[in-house]
Amino acid sequence: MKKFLFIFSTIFITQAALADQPKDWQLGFQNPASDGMRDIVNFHNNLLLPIIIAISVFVLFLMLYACVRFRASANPNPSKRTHNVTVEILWTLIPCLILIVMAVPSFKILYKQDTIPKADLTIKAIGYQWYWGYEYPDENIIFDSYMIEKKDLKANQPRLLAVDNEVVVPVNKVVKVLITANDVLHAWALPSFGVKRDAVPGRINETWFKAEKEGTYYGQCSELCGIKHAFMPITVKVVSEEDYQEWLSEARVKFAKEEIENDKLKLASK
Ligand SMILES: [Cu+2]
Repeated sequence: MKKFLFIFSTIFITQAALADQPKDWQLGFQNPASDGMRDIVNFHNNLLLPIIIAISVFVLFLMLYACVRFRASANPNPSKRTHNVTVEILWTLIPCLILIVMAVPSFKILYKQDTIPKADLTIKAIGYQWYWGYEYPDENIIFDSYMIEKKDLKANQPRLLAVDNEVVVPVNKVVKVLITANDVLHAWALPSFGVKRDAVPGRINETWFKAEKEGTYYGQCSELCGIKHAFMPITVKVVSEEDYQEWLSEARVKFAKEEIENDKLKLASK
């Protein structure tokens, strides 16, 4: 029974870990793990893609039709017409209508993302050249999060995405993320949660997510920030409430902010 449980949990954990990261030859989005991302994926798949395909097919048809119908041999005396009021009104109006049809659901999603529900916990992400620093302001926790070099990767840790200290959050809880930077522009982005916000020095941006299933989720800095822009990934581990509390009690000691501040005070007083 124990063995079975072990195998079962290993498979489950591995799948959870693999479900939410980029795959080789992937087309399209990562699997959504939050309501916000599901909205984005539905909007893209059910509205944008059909419009894009219809327009592409229509333009291709027009081009082929013009090539055949108006080729020199079939059409020796070309028309000298330069204006056609009906066509001009149509090709202005129809794209306008298409844009309006796209804008309405798009704004709905944007406003939904912009309204932060009452947060269960708040984390602060600070972009540095070239790593992320995190704070849990209510828990007196502060730590830095560096990418793991290829040679140090363990099994199941994806290259260029895994970090030494992951952000840990509980499942099904509203997490508010405050985002800023220390030096240049960075951007905190996590595709599975549909989250992407610029990290701007001297300014705090905020966003939120509510992760729906446990697992490890990967993102990357998404604002060109310098030579190691590609090497400051973001890893968020979504765990159960109990595991989160357990992590908190360890992290409060391991990553205690007060001690660091005390050290700074001591240094300053010397
Ligand atoms: Cu960056």
